[in-house]
This record gives sequence, C-alpha cells and structure tokens, in this order.
Amino acid sequence: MMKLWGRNTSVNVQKVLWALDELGLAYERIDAGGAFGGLDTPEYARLNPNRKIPVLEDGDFSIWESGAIVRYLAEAYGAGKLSPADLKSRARATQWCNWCLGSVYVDFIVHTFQPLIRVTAAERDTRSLAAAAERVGKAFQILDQALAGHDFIVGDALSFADIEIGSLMHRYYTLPIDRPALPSVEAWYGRLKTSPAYQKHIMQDWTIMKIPGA
Ligand SMILES: N[C@@H](CCC(=O)N[C@@H](CS)C(=O)NCC(=O)O)C(=O)O
Repeated sequence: MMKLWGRNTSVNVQKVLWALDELGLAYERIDAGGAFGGLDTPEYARLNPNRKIPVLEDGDFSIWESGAIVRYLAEAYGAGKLSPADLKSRARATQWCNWCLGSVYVDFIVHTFQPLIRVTAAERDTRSLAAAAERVGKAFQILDQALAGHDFIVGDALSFADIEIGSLMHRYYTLPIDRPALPSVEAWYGRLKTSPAYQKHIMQDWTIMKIPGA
C-alpha cells in the first residue's frame, strides 16, 4: 500500500490527501513534521533531502513536492481523472500550478497565514501582513477572470490545478483578512466544498496550530 509521510495539518499534505481520496486510492499516512518530528533522521533524508513533508512512497519509488505527487497520482492511477488527456489543457493546468507557486503561495502561506498562527498578536507586523494579503487578493483577481464561465480552472472537470490552488482556499476564506470581491472564485470554491474529500482534508480547523497569544 502507498505510504504518505506528513502531519495532516500541513496544507501540502492535505493537498495530496485530497487527491488520494478523489482518486479512491488506498494509502497509509504516517505522522511526521511539526510536533511529530522525524524529519532529521538519515532514513527520512533518503526519502527527502529537503527534510520536508509530504513524501509519497509507492513501492520502491518515492517522490517529494506535493504538486509533483498529485500529478504522479493522477497520471499513474487517475484513468482520466485530475490530469486532462489533452496536451494543451494539461499545459494550461501546469501553467496555473506554476502561477500559484510563483505568485500566490509565498505571499499567502509565508506572509499571511504563518504570521497569524506563529507570531503573537503583540509581535505581529500587521502592515506587512495586510500588504501580503492585498497582493494575494490581486493575484486571485486574475484567477477570478479565468474562472468566469467555467466550473473548474481548466474547463469543466476537476484537475490537478484545482487541487493545487483549491487547497489554499479554505484558509483564504476563513482567515481574518481583507479580501476583494471574487465572484467566480467564490462560486468555484463553493463547488470544491461539495466534495467529501475536500471537506475531510482541506476544511480543517487551522486555529489549532496557533501559538499562545497568536
Ligand atoms: N514545496 C513543498 C513545500 C514543503 C514544505 O514546506 N512542507 C512543510 C509543511 S507545509 C514542512 O515540511 N515543514 C516542516 C515541518 O512540518 O516540520 C511541497 O509542496 O511539498
């Protein structure tokens, strides 16, 4: 059976869990990272020299980087699900994944989310946080235009691009930050929320990760 290494509070682990369940695959998840530790052993370094979660082990093959894991699962086991068959649609899905990592992820997770859970309210740089949230909102306005008239990011079926970006949306819509009006993004997020796999893995209560005073 496949093994997924990583605590289920990590958005990058949650993303892979969502894909695994969306594809109906059996797996064992092993707690690692955060309070569970386990990333500094030589055995773990062989699985991921970056000492980060998640890692997927599938027989004698192992792979790190959550987005790459999701694509591996879709292409190995998806039978047409999550990875568009058509080259141009697949390229479009890749485009949005790369955009997410380059234009959203750091501003959102590192400069917006983490200061809200890992920094006390007294020590938080609220101006820097608000500026990062504003940059994220502007980026999502670009996504909003692309989603207008579509059910999902690439056409009308859930793909690995929806998994990559959609994994951030529960946090985006539940954090105490300013957000611009994003009608098409909100409608898409509403569609994602109907998935039992999304509800189970992505719609987690992130406030349990707050340090005291955050
Ligand atoms: N780009 C990587 C990011 C991996 C990453 O930064 N993982 C974090 C959790 S989200 C981690 O391992 N942090 C150390 C820890 O949890 O102990 C991916 O998508 O897999």
